[in-house]
Amino acid sequence: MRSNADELISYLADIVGPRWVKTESVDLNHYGKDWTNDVNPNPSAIVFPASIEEIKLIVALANKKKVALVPSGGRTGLSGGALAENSEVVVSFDRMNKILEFNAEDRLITCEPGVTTKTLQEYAEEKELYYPVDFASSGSSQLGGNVATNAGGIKVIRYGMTRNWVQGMKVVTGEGQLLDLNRGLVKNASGLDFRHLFIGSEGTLGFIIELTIGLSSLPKGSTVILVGLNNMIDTMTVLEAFRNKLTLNAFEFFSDKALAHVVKEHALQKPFDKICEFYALIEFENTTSSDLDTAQSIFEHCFKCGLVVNGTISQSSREAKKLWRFREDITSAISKYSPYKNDISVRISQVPSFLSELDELIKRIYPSFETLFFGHIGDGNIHLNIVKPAGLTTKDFYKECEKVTEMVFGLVQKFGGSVSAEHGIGVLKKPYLRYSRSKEEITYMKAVKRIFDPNNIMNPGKLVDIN
Ligand code: 2HG
Ligand code: ZN
Repeated sequence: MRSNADELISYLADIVGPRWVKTESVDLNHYGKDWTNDVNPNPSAIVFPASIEEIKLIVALANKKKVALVPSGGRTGLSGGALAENSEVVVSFDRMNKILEFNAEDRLITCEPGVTTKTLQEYAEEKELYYPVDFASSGSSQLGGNVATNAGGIKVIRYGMTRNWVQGMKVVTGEGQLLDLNRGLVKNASGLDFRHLFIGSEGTLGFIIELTIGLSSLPKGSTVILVGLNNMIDTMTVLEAFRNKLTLNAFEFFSDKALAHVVKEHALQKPFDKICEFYALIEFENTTSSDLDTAQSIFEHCFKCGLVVNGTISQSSREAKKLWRFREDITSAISKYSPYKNDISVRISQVPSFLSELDELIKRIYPSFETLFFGHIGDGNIHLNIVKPAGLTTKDFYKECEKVTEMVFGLVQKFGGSVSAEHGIGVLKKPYLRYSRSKEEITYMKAVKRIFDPNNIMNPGKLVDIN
């Protein structure tokens, strides 16, 4: 007699073909997790559909057999949104990676969800247009995953989050219904826009199976300035000075401790001889020929006021890329230390007082752990990473960190901020959702999940629990 698991695998193989169902432990381990640290992947199978029809059949099968499905994109998430630890079937979009249509008049690309961010960006550029959502993981992150987490990244200050660029979306709900949402319309005031429920739903409502993405005009060239600061709080005064006179694409910051890891890992030279405690990386678009002079005079003004203590400006795109590395390579440089991650945000105006209270709290509660500050401070998003000391196991280290998470999130709540600015809730931040969403909001979230996914087959255990 065949076991239930064998039966399920044979049904899946009937849908996608035996080649496209994988059950070897190397595949289960690879596809059963994302970039989240310290997890135990344990899916029952990985399935690789190639069409909407196949997805519909998989969803119908899962409802019939009450099997949990985990949608899987580039798996670059950091909150465990793509984890499969409980014998789920992982549904990978690796084969659904085609650009389907480009419309120059509408400035829209329609594509399958497995297209990577970089492929979309490069395709847009070939058409002399621009897809502005960008992050260090653009080479492997997939559009479906970006939309499911409403990914942010380094250009949010100028272009907003992924949500702003989703003009249309086809989904198969957990119940198995195919919905064609918004269809690329610019204006559409015909009632509830379900597109926005699926954006950021982390695969808990259904599968995103096709996307229509808006594009922007190609920006003119850009210039990067890296400045050194003596304290975190001044960063926002510097932001204001630059933002008032220039078109900023990005305004990032990082501490010297974070920089030290990048410099060591990649054997780079530090940007300045003198150590500064913090750095701000500013990218602005060269909209007029006087922008460079303007940037120079703002820098001089900030220097005279003692806001910045050092600075360098890129003279070429190669130099700009070099400066970006100091910021973009932080996550990969520290990954071997299994850092405990926080991805928090407050309103821009609240950043200075929030940071000063956070800094004080961290000094008090993490006396012996190395804490790294960095992030997209121009949009109010701070990535606070705590580095694991060599002597502790990851488990014990995370336990220690979790003890103080409540205090950090208590502060986030006091400032009306978010416990997840751009990484999503997944499994990691689920216990803390209540610090940024009210009881009533969470109840409505659960109710919405029940409507779209009555059998709870879609990514159960992520974002909210409905059982
Ligand atoms: C970044 O901004 C990513 O580099 C990762 O969102 C942040 O590693 C992190 O905490
Ligand atoms: Zn980030």
